[in-house]
Amino acid sequence: MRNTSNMSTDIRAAVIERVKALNGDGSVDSMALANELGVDHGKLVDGSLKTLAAADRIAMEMVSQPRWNVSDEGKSYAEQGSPEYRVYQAVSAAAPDAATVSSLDESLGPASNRGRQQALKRKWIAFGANKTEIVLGPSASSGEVVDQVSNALKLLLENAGAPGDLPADILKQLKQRKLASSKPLKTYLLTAGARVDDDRVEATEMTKDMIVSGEWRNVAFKKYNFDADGKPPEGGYLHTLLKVREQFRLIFLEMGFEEMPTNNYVESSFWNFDTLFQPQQHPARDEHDTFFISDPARAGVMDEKYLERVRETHERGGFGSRGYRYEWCEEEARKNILRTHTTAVSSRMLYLLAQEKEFKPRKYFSIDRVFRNETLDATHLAEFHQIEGLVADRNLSLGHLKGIIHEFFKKMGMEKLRFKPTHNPYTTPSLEIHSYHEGLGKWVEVGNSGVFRPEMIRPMGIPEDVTVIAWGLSLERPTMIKYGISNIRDLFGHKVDLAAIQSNPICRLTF
Ligand code: FB9
Repeated sequence: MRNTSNMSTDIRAAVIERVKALNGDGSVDSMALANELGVDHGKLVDGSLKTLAAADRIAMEMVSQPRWNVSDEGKSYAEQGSPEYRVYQAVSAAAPDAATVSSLDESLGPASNRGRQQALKRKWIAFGANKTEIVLGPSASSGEVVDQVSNALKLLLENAGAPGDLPADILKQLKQRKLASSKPLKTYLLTAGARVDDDRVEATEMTKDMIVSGEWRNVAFKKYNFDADGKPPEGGYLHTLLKVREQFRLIFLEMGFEEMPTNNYVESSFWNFDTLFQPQQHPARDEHDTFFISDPARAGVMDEKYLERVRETHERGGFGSRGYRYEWCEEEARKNILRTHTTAVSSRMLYLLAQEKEFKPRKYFSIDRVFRNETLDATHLAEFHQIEGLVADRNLSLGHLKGIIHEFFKKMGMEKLRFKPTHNPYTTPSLEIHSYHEGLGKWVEVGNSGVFRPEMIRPMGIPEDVTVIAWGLSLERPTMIKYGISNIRDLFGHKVDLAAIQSNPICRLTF
């Protein structure tokens, strides 16, 4: 039994012979050649012709030939005639008496109903005295009744689906009545290729053995296909959160803010809580809300004098404050944690600002991860990205805070804001920020804000007449609303939908 490979070698040789015999004029039709060689057209094309063409032995020009596949129902119409014609025949047989709907149903079964509609449409039949009686129609008398549908189906079946000169409207009707479906036949016009005479073995690369053996002289090297698309580079994709973060960064930079360095997830309780005048027994400071680090558990401290001022402020106040009147514990302050807010970074930056000889107003922002040991739900993970902005300048008021928050959210297309008094341990007054979201048709809490307490900024050394206003929001919430994500796990974490990341559109922050 001859195996397939030398089968196809023979076929290839036969193809080469055929095209060479053309002597440059005319072409060979692949379907005709397949019939000639007695092989299946598809196998000939995929098994031999495409390989020979790739080696430039032959050239192939694809021609699409209309072909129609007749459905099983179509086949039955071809054999028995179309339902409409069969109804017509039955009514003719009954003439001059009227046929009745029930008699037609009886004699023709399911074809009766379909046939009646089609025959009525063609005026081959008509209703008699009443709707149950059927008589011959006006077209019947003028002898125009031809079963075009059945004839067309017969023709397709006889010509292997070739429609010949069947009118387009008939074909359209066959398609609509699911009696036949178009399946163009792709055949190829074959001609001699540039290397039609070169039957040397083809090689895609020069190997050492070829060079050593000199075999390369008898090998035809596949020419480079410089048009071939290279492998699409596996590029990375920006996580959706980073796309939105970039937009927020641009808003802050446009407003003249500098980005604070936030590259330290591990923070000391001192900077995260104590410098913010957050008392050591504050509920947010216990392990129910905060992740404590076991190693290194204890933070080194740098400015002992500042630490003493913080102790003093917590215990006895100062700067117009009476403090919390409790025993402040240095060890508690030294405990390392995962920062619960980027306000810890703001505290470090304000402390550094206070160390500068001459105070210069500053506008800072930060956007980075914070960690809270919270109950997880569809919108809360144990970590999220906090966005924070602060302005340190002389004689700032609550009006400035509301003003700059308006300007900030306006850049996101959120014009309608309202403020609701709230409480933060490190700001007074403190305001929740709410915005009317047209799309959601409701007021949404879009952030928090306040004026940093004197107990926070004075011990640092920030001058008396300087006020620091600040506000914060999350990155996840606007991103989820922007990209229509309801469960935060689809946006962030090990369950994130990578395809969405890859296909998510660029971010334009106008809500
Ligand atoms: O982001 C929040 N909401 C929000 C923001 C934008 C937004 O855009 C939409 C297109 C319209 C939608 C919603 N929030 C803050 C409000 C709520 O989601 C809140 O339930 C959850 N908050 C987080 C903390 O959760 C415990 C969001 C997070 C948050 C809260 C407060 C701050 C930062 C982030 C702050 C602060 C602050 C205050 C004073 C001084 C300095 C910083």
